[in-house]
Amino acid sequence: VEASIPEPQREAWTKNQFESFKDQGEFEKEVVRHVETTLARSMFNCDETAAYSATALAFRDRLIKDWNKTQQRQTFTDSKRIYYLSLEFLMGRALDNAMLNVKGKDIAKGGLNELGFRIEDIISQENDAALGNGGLGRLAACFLDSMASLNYPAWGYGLRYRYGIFKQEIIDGYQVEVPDYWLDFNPWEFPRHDVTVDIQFYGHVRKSQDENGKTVANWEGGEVVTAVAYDMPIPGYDTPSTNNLRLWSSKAASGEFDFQKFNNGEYESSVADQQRAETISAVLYPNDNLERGKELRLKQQYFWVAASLYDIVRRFKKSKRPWSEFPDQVAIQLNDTHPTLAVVELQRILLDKEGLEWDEAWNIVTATFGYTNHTVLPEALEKWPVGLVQHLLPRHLQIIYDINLFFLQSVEKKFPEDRDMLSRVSIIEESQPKMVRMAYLAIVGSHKVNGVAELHSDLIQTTIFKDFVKIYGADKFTNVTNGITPRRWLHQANPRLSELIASKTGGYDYLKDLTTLNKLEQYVDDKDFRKEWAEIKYANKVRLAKYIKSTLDITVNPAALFDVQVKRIHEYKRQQLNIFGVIYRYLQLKEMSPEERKKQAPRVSIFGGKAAPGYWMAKQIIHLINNVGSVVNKDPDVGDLLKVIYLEDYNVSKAEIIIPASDLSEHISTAGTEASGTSNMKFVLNGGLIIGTCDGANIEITREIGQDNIFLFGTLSEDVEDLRHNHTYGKHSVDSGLQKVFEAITTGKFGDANDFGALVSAVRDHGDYYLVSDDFQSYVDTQKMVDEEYKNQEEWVSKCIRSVARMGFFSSDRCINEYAEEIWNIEPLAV
Ligand code: C3B
Repeated sequence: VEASIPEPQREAWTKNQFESFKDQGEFEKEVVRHVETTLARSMFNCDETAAYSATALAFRDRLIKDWNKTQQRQTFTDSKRIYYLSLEFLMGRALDNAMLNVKGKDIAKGGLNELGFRIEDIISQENDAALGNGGLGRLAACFLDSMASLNYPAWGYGLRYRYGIFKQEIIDGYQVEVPDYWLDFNPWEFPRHDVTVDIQFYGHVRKSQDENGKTVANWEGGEVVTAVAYDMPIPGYDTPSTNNLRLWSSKAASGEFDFQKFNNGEYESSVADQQRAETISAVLYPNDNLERGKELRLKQQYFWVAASLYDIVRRFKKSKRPWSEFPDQVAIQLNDTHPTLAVVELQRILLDKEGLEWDEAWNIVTATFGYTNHTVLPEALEKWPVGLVQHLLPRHLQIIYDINLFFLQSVEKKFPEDRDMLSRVSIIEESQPKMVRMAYLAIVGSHKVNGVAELHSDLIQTTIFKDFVKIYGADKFTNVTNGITPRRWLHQANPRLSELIASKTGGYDYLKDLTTLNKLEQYVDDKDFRKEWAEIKYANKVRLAKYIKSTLDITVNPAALFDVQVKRIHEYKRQQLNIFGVIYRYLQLKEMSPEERKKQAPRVSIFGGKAAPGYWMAKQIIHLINNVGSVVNKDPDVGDLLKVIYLEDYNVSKAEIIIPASDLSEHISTAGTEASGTSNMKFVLNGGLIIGTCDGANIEITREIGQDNIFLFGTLSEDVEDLRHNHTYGKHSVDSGLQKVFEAITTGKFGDANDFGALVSAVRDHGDYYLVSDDFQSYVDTQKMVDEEYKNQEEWVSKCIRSVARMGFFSSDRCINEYAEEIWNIEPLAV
């Protein structure tokens, strides 16, 4: 690295290298320096915001050193890199994570304390980086953490939304959306005003002949918008490896065109152009598992994909290697179909810009890309109208048609008898209007396709992508079960439990090899250990109870069973099943004599999660939960036996408080609908048990921890189709317990019955697509078992410990190693 500095200057550069703080004293000095110089404030008016900023800047200085070195090392070794393309990165807060990863949190705690601050207060000053909706975005964030921690040369590419996922307020029981302006002070991003790419939209294609008589396509005219890079350092745990997350921001291209407008006095319209350009990266689409087909969304996708590919190709070209080596240097992972245009864009670059022949280019493209599918829900599968693609990206549509033509020709050759096959697998759906099926394009353009849990990977191969398995063979399809980073989700969120585990497993190495948790198994029957374990859980519950008191002014008893369902609100996730179960419990309590009531196990039902702003039914569910809460929580017959809590604005930093405090969490999707789920893993890792259906990763969690340690119930995925069929053809009668629940709702026990008519009829009159009635009885019975088992605390705690001991498999490190080996063909870089 030093050799890159010219000889005469080398000494000056090397001897004057910045050194970051090494101890508490130096840390304090750095904080004071940043307060007084960078922030231009005096220590006399240093509030918590300023202390946060200065602390973040002190750690940032430290990270930058490692970050620069990592990037230089990657460049000089010229090793293969993985590029993770994701429209969502749900990062949460960065400071706590950075402090823990560089092992500087104790120093900071002591230092801040001497300066007059509590570290928790400082940490909580930071806005969440909430550039994602839910599971898919948080998975991308866990992957970045693992890739850095495992020393993989990896870059994330995404969009720098000015507004992340909206903030949720609950007003009179209804969700209200408030914009999330998170960028007012963000020390973690570095604008790279010198790294820009001009991105073209609209226009037309003109064919011409080059000097060799070859036909070339020229994409001309239209609109140009500039992408500016913003970089965020991603520190690995206990390693100097610090990777890069590059987010693109849009701004008006500073071409002569604008200038002329400006000079001509068209000031307003030149400002309007600027605003239109900035709109592209302005806001995250707030839909989870739902695609709405908006033009601006397609613009976002192309803008981000084109800028990222330009960047990747530019980096490759510096190496002066032949194009055939591109896939040896570059692996690109498509996080869902959102970045699928990258397939087309790379083919376009190779064809139109670099002059490669079709086959040569296409071989490079397919060897480069891998595609991860995250859902089988039909409403989430992306399709774009051909007309819209034609209008926005005329050259890309031509290439898509060519890709499809060559693909269908190969299919026809292989299956000459099967005429239907061609229309079934065509990338173009021959509907009115015609649509581009993005998942099919992603499959055809990739060398590997994976699902995110075993059941899900089986399902995609036997249902939505069945024909493609026939065409390409089973080897192209694989499973990589999701994982979570134990750094954030155990060490950071639950420091006391992490410390206890470290004390029994030989230090914090378990955070680097999570299977080391199995050493805990020998303490399952150790009374003292169980006591310590239970005390930590109780303390975490007290903390959540305080949070509930401070935000909702409701008192909950920390000794009650905390039953938690926090995730996006969606009919397939079945929060309605949960709240119907709560109502059923309430009605039963009301019928009991005071003596009987005394024997009941107290429970706090905690909900949290956002509904997509346009998802009316999900909003009804939120409303019902809140209305049930306002009746139940003030009913003196019930008292501590049942409380119903709706936590506002569920996000990553709140998850870090909620998850460690749960006794039981709910993962109760209709079998076959939840691709994996990842919070299920977080809850178990934090010593909570789960109630769940045989869906997604619940199945593998059960296999790992044993079926005695999980409360499973409900229909199996193989039976779902038949049941749905029966409902449609009249053989549907609502469960008798559920009927009582409906009666209570429709007689107005929880507010105006009309408000909840649709929720009831979806089950009672409209085919009960999500099988709420079919699963109700077994859900209620299983909850009863939970009550019984919770009474035996010794046994309950044993189950929790045993479960945690067996959770090693679910680290995102394991998951990333599988991607690296099976899909990316990439090795860690020695540090
Ligand atoms: C989610 C799925 O719903 C989860 O089951 C899964 O665990 C995660 O992805 C991560 O794989 N998902 C999402 O959050 N958004 C989508 N559009 C599709 C899937």
